[in-house]
Amino acid sequence: MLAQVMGVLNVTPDSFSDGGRWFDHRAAIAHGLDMAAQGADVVDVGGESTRPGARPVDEMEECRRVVPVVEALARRVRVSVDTSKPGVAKAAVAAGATLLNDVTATLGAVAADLGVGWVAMHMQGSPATMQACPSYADVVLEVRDYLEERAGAARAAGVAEVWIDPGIGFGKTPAHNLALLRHLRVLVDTGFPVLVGASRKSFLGRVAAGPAEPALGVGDRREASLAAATVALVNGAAMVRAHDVAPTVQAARIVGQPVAPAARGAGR
Ligand code: HH2
Repeated sequence: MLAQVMGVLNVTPDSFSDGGRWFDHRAAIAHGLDMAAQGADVVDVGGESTRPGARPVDEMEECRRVVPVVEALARRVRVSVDTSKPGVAKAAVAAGATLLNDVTATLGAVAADLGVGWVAMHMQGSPATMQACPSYADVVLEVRDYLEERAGAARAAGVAEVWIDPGIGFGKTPAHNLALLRHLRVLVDTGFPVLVGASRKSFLGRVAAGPAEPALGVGDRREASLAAATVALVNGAAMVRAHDVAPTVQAARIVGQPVAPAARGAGR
């Protein structure tokens, strides 16, 4: 089966890579439809930035940002809501969202109540402080154990569709992020489908520039994002979260294309 692509739609003034671009509802809906046309399986609508140091948004404002956008898009494409607030989750599901994308991994019971899918993401600390001093004895095993426990509890509570996500960039150094991408199979082996969101994240700008050059700015991380998505896909991710949907869909098709046994050894 081909891996899925989740297109990012930030209806925020301050997201790290596209803050303000889709803050207007009409622009957001048009961009969501555009991503669906490019092959996104899910459009992930968020109304609160989780970038390091981001300011929290109150529930009413977050609903005002996301609900009309969810409502318009859900008629045409599967919609997830990127929130950690139960009230926003409920309002978005009432408007048509069928997946809770939860960076705090705290909404499993809410997803069970609402009868929708749930993404449990790993984060060390909170957005305000998470990049201050991330530390793990073994990042891959700690992330796996945490997610397996959360996902198992949600499944036991009745959530039929549970995803796990290592939370690239959420309380992790570049070395932690690279270890999680490289050893993603350890998460895949839990049996829960794995979602990975590395798109445009700052460690890519640092790593891809090489040691002697300044880090790439957020607008120059498209190729590195595609490389990271490809690594995740090759290592078994069932969905990748991306700002640039069209090239990511191509990567998913190339990685996931079945190869007939007869083609082996038959040349290029
Ligand atoms: N990353 C971000 C937000 N939500 N959800 C999941 N499941 N996985 C992720 O890696 C992930 C996520 C951060 O990216 P973005 O939404 O572009 O930025 P911001 O939080 O500044 O709006």
